[in-house]
Amino acid sequence: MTSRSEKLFGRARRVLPGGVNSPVRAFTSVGGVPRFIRSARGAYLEDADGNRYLDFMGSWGVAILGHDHPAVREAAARALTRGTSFGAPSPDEVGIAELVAELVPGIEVVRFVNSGTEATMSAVRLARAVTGRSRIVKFRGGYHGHADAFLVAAGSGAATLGVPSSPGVPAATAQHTSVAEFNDLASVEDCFSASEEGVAAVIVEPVAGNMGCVPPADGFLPGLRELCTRHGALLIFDEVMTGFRVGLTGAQGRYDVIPDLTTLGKVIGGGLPVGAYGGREELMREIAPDGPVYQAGTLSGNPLAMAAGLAALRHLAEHPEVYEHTENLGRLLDRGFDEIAATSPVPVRWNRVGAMGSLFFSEPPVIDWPSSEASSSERFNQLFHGMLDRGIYLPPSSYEAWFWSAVHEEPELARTLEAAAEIISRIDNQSGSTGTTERAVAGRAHARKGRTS
Ligand code: KE4
Repeated sequence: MTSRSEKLFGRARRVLPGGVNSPVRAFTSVGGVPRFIRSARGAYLEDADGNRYLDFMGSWGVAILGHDHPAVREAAARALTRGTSFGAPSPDEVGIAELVAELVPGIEVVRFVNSGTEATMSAVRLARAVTGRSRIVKFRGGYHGHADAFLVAAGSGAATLGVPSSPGVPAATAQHTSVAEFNDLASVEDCFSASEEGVAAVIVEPVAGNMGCVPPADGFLPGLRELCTRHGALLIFDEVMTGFRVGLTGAQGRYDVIPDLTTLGKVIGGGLPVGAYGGREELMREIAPDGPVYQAGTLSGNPLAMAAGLAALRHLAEHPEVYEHTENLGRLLDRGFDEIAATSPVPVRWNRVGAMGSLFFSEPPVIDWPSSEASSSERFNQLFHGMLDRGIYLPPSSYEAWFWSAVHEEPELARTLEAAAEIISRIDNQSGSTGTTERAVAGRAHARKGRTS
């Protein structure tokens, strides 16, 4: 029963674009009525109609400790008694900055902002300032938030000038962005070779999470590091999703490749609005007021977000067993989906790194945007709704990663695998192979927005 969500959605659509404050939440890609969530606790969501769901969305990666973790809740509650915003520095900003600088290998100095988008746009501005160059390189299927520089599709050839992937993005802006192929170093070399004025930065999700979860191929991240160093470009790891999710030291620690700049978000705010960018001291000292590169924000370093984020990061730093647990759950899913793939009437592929993963309806391995885009969204949509009907909430798009937490338990994952096996066993081999049905194509086009096709 979803009558209350339906009524809320009807009201919401009158006053909010698409009835939501972020497009993917509208279920446009998967169809159906978005569930209006009333509360979340542990590994579970509860919607306005009282339906409970085992949550694999995790607020898009935020909830590595689960929802409403006592340490985070109590820290935010204490902070709330002291006021909500001061417009001045506050003690917890210092504590969380010191902890981020201690934990993230590539960060000596860090600036907090209010979203991942603010973090990535600021990191790109800094890279352009310190190199004196304008061109940046991103990857097809890579998502870094909605700043103009990132809403860019590949031009006629991968290495040529980017073209806007959203109305409202000036061509003059998009042309400074080249689009390469994830896991394809030659395509990155081409972008460097095609750029007469040189490249300011390469920005990459070190583990792709916005084309579904796609791990870096062996040698890809070291190759990016070498290319950027050789050409005097900055390497920016966008760890908004992977930071504190694929391990305490993020993807850069897991793969032992240190970027020049790192962007963070999600986990570091404990669920409150946050973003951060940081890097080597000599780079970050160029940021105002130390240096001339301007960036500011009314609510940057907000005391509630800093208190909640500091509590979350302290808990993660003091409890390494969190990552042991999420890794064990990940291996359980690996084994489970291997078994499903062995008997499934349709081809499925499971990708995973740490506590994030994605299931693709694809024959070939999913290693980049083209192979992700070729997977069947129609079959994913069947899985999504079958799981939702069984009280398991997957992210509502085949381009998103699934997230689990320190408080998901093995029996719940076993139930998830049983449900997935049952649904997949019934998927008709003729249905939606490679996203051909009309709804799939429409949904896919919607889901693709902002990810550059
Ligand atoms: P925000 O501006 O949404 O805080 O962060 C943008 C961003 C930057 N970099 C990466 C790697 C990201 O994944 C994101 C945002 N992630 C999406 C989910 N894939 C947010 C969910 C949404 O757009 O509604």
